[in-house]
Amino acid sequence: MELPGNAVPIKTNPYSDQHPGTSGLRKKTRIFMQPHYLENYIQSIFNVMREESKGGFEKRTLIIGGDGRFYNRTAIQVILRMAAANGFGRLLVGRDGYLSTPAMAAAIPRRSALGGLLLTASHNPGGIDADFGVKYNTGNGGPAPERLTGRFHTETTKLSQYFTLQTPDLDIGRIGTTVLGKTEVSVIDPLQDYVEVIQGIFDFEALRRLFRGGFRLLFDAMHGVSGPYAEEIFERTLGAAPGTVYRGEPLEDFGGHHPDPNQVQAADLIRRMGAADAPDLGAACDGDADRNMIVGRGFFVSPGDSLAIIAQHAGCIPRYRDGLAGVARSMPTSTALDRVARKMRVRLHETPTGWKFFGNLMDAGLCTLCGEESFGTGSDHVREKDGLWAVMCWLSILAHTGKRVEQVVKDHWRLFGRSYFQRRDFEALDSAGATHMIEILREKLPGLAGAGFADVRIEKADEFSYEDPVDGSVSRRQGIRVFLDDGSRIVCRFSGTGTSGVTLRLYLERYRAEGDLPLDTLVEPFARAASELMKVREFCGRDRADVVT
Ligand code: G16
Repeated sequence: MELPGNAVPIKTNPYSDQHPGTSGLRKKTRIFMQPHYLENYIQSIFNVMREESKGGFEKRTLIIGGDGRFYNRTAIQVILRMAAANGFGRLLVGRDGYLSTPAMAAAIPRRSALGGLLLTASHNPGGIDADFGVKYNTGNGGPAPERLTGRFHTETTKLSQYFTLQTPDLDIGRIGTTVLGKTEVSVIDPLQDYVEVIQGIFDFEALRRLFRGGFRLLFDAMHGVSGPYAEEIFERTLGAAPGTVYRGEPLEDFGGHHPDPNQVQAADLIRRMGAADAPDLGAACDGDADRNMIVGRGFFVSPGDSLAIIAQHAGCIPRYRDGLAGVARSMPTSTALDRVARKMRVRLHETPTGWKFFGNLMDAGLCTLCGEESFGTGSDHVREKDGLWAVMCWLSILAHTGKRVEQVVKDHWRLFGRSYFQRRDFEALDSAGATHMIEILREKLPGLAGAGFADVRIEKADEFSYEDPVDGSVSRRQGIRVFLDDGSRIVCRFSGTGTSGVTLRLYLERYRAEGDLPLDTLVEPFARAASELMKVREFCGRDRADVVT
């Protein structure tokens, strides 16, 4: 391996916990701040990618950016020096270190980069006592597949040195190009690639007309990185009123909140949208701008319904006018999308949780739209979920139909019936107890068919395995499913994005042809029956979920 003459090797010892989860390596910030911790992980990625990319890094571009959380700036300087020492030809870094996750996904293929390093823990809180994360995205713009993340981890277990330069910090606050060792470093406008991609999808003239007609949007950026993008697109380009975007300034600690767009963490938006003179559409994005929540006046849209409704109305968006190649959802996501896919005669794919699984389908031309229950929706315009894209879809649907949000959703239920869906999270569980609970449940699965469950019977129970139709790779143990004889479904799995203990997610879905039944009354008996079946109290000492969305 040839490195630039000024590269300094630094001796290091492996850490045993650098195992990437659902979406890169996420840990407490102080763990990342340990000596050589970040450096070890970055060098492991570089070692694997050097082998993968064969010809070395001299002619290669790497993009670096993040959601602006605490430790981003320090990490970016560390990575710039290490990338230069590892011989990259060109480095592109978002101004002030900012790049939203979808903007990174847009920039990588447009700039023919080898890949990108994203510094984010997404919707997790930020700060020295909160969370930090590093994610590597490949040349298609999407998260590295499990084949690669597994190799990153193996590499971390045997690492003995990393390479850096002894140079001062670079000024990344101004757009321009400079040289670091032999590497060209350009500070780029973090908005440009993304805004251009979005302009190629939607009918901007129709949306300008919508706002000229007095339409009101309220967008909560939750002090994450979506603020600057939202101000550019909604206020400056589409003509939405100043103040449409609130909490728009990215902050290192997101103002002390979890930047997670759901009814619990974005309760302020829900409250504002409940007012008598509330705007027509409310929306929020998470820290790195890939998740979204959609709210009408006094009306919450569940992520599974939002995905199904976007698919149903895709024809009103120029990019999707000629039809959909296919649609996809993660396994725990509600089956509302399945019903739309059947009606539209479009193939539906069911994947494990994690956006990386959609990327393969899209690269192979098998899927146009996809989404997850965890407030993520997206399309093949980039290989990440995209919060602002989802808001643009809803603006397009409202402009095209002339209906209110509530009306669009209720009309959807009338046509397709409704999946009453709820997710209950039991956070920071003791790992041994929770793992034992799942082991016992796993043993019970084959014998569950026919057993009673609340007021219905279990039809079958299994553990979800996925064989990727494109590369044949198999992902096992992706969640336990209990199918009930009234068409309902219970799913449970461990989160792959938590940073303390184990988070158990319990997904409850009940189908009814009518759309106006009370959600809680329908799902509560299922939640109780699921807790009894799993023995959550016995194994984990918990009666109640910490977060219900
Ligand atoms: C990540 C993944 C998503 C996944 C979510 C929750 O989102 O990209 O595909 O649905 O985590 O995963 P889990 O249930 O394993 O915690 P993000 O927005 O955190 O990057």
